[in-house]
Amino acid sequence: MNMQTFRAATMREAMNMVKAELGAEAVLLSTRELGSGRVEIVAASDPQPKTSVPDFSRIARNTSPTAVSPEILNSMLTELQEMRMEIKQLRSEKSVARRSRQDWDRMVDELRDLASVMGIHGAEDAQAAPIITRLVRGGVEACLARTLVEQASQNARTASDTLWGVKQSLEDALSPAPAIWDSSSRSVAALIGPTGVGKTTTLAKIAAQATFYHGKKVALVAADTYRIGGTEQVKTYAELLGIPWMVAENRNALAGALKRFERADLVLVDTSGHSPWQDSGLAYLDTLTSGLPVERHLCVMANTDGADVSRMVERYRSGGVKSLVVTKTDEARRMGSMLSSVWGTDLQIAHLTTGQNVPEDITVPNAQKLTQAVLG
Ligand SMILES: Nc1nc2c(ncn2[C@@H]2O[C@H](COP(=O)(O)OP(=O)(O)OP(=O)(O)O)[C@@H](O)[C@H]2O)c(=O)[nH]1
Ligand SMILES: [Mg+2]
Repeated sequence: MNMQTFRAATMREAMNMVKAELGAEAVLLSTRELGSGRVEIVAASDPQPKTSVPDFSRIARNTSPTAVSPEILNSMLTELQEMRMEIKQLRSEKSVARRSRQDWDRMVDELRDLASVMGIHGAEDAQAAPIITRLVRGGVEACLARTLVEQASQNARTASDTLWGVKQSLEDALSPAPAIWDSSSRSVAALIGPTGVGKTTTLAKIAAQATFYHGKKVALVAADTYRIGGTEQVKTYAELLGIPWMVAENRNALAGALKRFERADLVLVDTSGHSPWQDSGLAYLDTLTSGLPVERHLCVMANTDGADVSRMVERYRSGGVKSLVVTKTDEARRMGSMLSSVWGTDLQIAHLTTGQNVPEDITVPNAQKLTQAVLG
């Protein structure tokens, strides 16, 4: 038997010395604390090591003078526990670091993609990028945001000059059309647009505002004979407001209604909603109003995607549109699509609707406030 004594500052260190000198099969004969914080292990190795697995439980139970003392055993166990905790901690730190690194890399890739879509490259765009980002966050289409900023930065020396230029463009584009109830001469206004955008509710709001707050003689025409209950809706509002109304199921009936209401200051025509992407819906409007002095006001919802609203307006414009009404602004989180609805056209927004209440939830737009809403 090869017996040796090992002394070290910690039990782990002493055990490492035993393992290095006598191998993993070494038997601990005794351990003790030497004072001044050092420990001593007496260990031996068999020249012909046993192949059986050592019985550690026997060591723990052994109470003979050469066995590991309970204090040392406790300190070893504590140390072991601490090492386990350290390893666990290191493992979790490593995985968090790996994960956040991956997240970071993905984010950088996404930003790079976004930047290339928007055509932002290099340091020369450092001034433009934050303004473009603000506009995009406000719901403005990326390409439109970029165009606005490019135009504004042409004569700008600083970022705040560019921002000022962008604000001016927004305020110009978002300047309002005359309110439908404000016309000084007699007018016939048809509210048109896709299904469910709020045409009939808006018609009732305008009728009430014109009657009660602007002293106009108003009449309603229910031309939505397509939807079940379409004409009843108009009848109900007319009766509530105490104003005349008629049903017009086609162009000739509409002509008759306009004749009958020729002394009204404002005739409001409720039309049925159709998909803007189907030609049949647009053809219905053309047929209904053909040759009649009817001004069309297009209703679009504020929470429609900017690119969609812009195409939608384009489709309806082919048949003639006098102004826009942006509905359900209370349901929109961002106002950027309003800009898309008028940008590149000579159209302006006449009204915003802000809720379901008739007649109060309708306003005329304020260009500064809308600009602020778009820029956030
Ligand atoms: N939140 C909100 N809801 C509105 C607003 N305007 C109308 N609505 C609601 O939208 C729904 C549809 O309104 P309508 O006025 O019937 O819409 P429409 O365009 O006439 O619908 P169709 O005739 O079926 O094409 C109703 O529940 C209205 O109360 C608005 O400004 N805000
Ligand atoms: Mg309707």
